[in-house]
Amino acid sequence: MKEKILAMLRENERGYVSGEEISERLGISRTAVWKHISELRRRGYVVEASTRKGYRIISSPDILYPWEVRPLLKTKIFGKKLVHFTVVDSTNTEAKELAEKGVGEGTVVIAEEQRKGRGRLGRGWHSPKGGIWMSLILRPKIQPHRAMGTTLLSAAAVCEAVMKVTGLGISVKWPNDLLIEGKKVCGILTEMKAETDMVQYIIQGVGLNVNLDEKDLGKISETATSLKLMLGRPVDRKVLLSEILYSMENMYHAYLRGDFHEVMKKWKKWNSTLGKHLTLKQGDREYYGLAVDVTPEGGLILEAPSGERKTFYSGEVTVEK
Ligand code: BTX
Repeated sequence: MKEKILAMLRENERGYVSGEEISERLGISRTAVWKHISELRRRGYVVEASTRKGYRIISSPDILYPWEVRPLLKTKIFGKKLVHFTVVDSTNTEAKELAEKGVGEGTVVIAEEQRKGRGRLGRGWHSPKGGIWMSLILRPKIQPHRAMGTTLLSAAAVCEAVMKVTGLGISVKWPNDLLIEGKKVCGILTEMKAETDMVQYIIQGVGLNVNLDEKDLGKISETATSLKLMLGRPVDRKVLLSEILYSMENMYHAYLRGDFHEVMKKWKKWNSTLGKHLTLKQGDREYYGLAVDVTPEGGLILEAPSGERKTFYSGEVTVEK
């Protein structure tokens, strides 16, 4: 109902809509209309009321409410079920709980703020207000070793959406860092539950610094940046989120169809790792070599100075300057 009332108020952005018209068109009582308007105000909408003229919307909060995002979605299933939190520990943890309960593919958990945002290998992810902190539930019928492909497709999808909405140049550092001018703007955390030969579900966590200011980044501002800082103006998070989900859905379907080379073509176009000499760290071990290619599963092929080639499926990459 909130969605419908907002749509009516927005039809007539500068004028008033009478309580009577809303009540007639939506088939609810005038008191019910008033209750919904009060609820919208509690959620941060500024709605002016005049006894004679009715209601007029003045402004909407910058919050990724499902009823705000849904009308912008161009997807078939991704994000159609959207679970929104103002504050949460970690959207990946929430998504995992939902997946355990059997919630369907394409469900998205999103939060304005995370208290205990998670990175890889037990690291933290700084998630104050202004970012896109989301987790997507996938249930592909694939073998576990193919799951890494979903990290790469998410990275390519976020690149595509960011470039489309902002025009900024963004690159992927294998496997999951998105960088602008060498600074990290987005991280992707893939978690999964699998039997020996079949994936049960995959949680794709995406953390994107959208409208964060220097002070929001705090300590990490030397290595991290945001779209707003790079662009010099804030970005519409609702539009960006809907583009990210659209790209993710298209690439995921290509992946399931076996057209992953299309996704990889994009990933390769936007990557900043291939063709570089780099050090790859796995725990205490370090490997040095030239990044020659990625496998169809997303593994990185390194060529050591001896000419020997080895494929890696995880690790921390430092590119030689
Ligand atoms: P990562 O392990 O590659 O990166 C974590 C490292 O990145 C940290 O140790 C820190 O140095 C740096 N860092 C922390 N926060 C930020 C930030 N906001 N911007 C840039 N650099 C940062 C990457 O892990 C995976 C991150 C996934 C985050 C999403 S948010 C939604 C979902 N829920 C959740 O708990 N995690 C995912």
